[in-house]
Amino acid sequence: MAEADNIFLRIARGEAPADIVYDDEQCVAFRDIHPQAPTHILIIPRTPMESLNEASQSDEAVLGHLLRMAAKIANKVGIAETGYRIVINTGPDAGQSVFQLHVHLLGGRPLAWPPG
Ligand code: IU
Repeated sequence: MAEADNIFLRIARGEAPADIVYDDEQCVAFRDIHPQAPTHILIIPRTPMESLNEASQSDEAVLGHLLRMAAKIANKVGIAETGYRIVINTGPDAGQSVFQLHVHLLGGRPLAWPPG
């Protein structure tokens, strides 16, 4: 289970500062403090969820919501037409460093493939 004082959960509760670009009853989206692209936004569920590995069937609606809101935010910040990438780092080999599930929304420059 994600810790109650996890930095992203504190951002979601309004207890830690962040440059929030969108929020609703299910999720919060804010700019990454170390952006890897001109646009780098993180979208998190408000409910504690350590990683994709902990997601259960009852989380399917919120997971779908995160993706749909990512597309909506991409459109809002002006990267939808040129293209963007959605990333969910999960576990040590993927470099997950914050254990509240987060969707990276990256764009604003050509993105190489395969990723590192
Ligand atoms: P990762 O998928 O767990 O590797 O990504 C965590 C991201 O969270 C990473 O890009 C950090 O720059 C970002 N981040 C942040 O935006 N604000 C914070 O307070 C912390 C990490 I800690």
